Amino acid sequence: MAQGVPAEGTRHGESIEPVLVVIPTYNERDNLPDILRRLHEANPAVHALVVDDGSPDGTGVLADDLAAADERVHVMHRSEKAGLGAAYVAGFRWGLARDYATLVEMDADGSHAPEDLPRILDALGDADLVLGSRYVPGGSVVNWPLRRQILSRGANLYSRIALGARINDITAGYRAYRRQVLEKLALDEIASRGYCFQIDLAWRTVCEGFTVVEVPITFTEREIGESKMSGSIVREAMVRVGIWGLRHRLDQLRSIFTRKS
Ligand SMILES: Nc1nc2c(ncn2[C@@H]2O[C@H](COP(=O)(O)OP(=O)(O)OP(=O)(O)O)[C@@H](O)[C@H]2O)c(=O)[nH]1
Ligand SMILES: [Mg+2]
Repeated sequence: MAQGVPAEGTRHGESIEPVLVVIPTYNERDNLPDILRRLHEANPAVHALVVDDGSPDGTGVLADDLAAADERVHVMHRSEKAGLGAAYVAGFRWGLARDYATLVEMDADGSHAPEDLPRILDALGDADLVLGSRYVPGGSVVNWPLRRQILSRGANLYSRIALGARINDITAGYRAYRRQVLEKLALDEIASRGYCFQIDLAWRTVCEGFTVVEVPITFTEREIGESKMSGSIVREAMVRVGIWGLRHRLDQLRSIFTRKS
């Protein structure tokens, strides 16, 4: 499943530790303690950064309490709900300003099992970005309604056709980056807010020539709290991915004509 060739400056063979797991939260009060407990049971050495967008349900205050009791837990407070993408970019900057070698994305709602993280980190030994993938052999989705499954499969098919990237689960939100990838990507330019952010970063990673590997995971629908998925998040992905795809095809055509002339 490897995509691309190792870019100049990739750090295969270098340590992937220390690891920072960035967990964006909006109204995840009832999920956060359990996800942090499971994270540290399965991965005692990793640090977690909770990025809370002023959750009205008090997730941020709870996160502060959890951080006070465990030095591996950190919290970033942001004033208002600005989308998953902006929360991750802020979390990545925080991690890059410190000495973390690996930055992980993980949802707070239990859809991403912290027990799968050791396998994801293992795979980072041979890659620059590892995606926890639902759509490679061994991967699966549990308890998702048909509508969500169609939406997710459709988004992946659409992205694959538009961009031509050989990635099975480009919208995957459970992933691990070597810091060198995030240092190279222009985080300032990233305006994607919803799950389009995941496509955006994976596509930029491929375009920079970094190696992307997919490892199978089981994605489980949240049992507690409300989904933040919305029509505007879907529209954002369709429009942006369509534009990136067109740009990519134009670039390909341009390079063919330049080579001929
Ligand atoms: N800080 C922050 N976190 C967010 C925001 N939107 C969603 N999240 C968090 O990001 C993680 C994944 O969110 P999504 O997958 O977009 O939303 P979801 O509610 O899980 O929706 P489903 O795709 O239906 O599972 C969860 O931990 C959410 O609490 C936001 O605007 N700001
Ligand atoms: Mg979710």
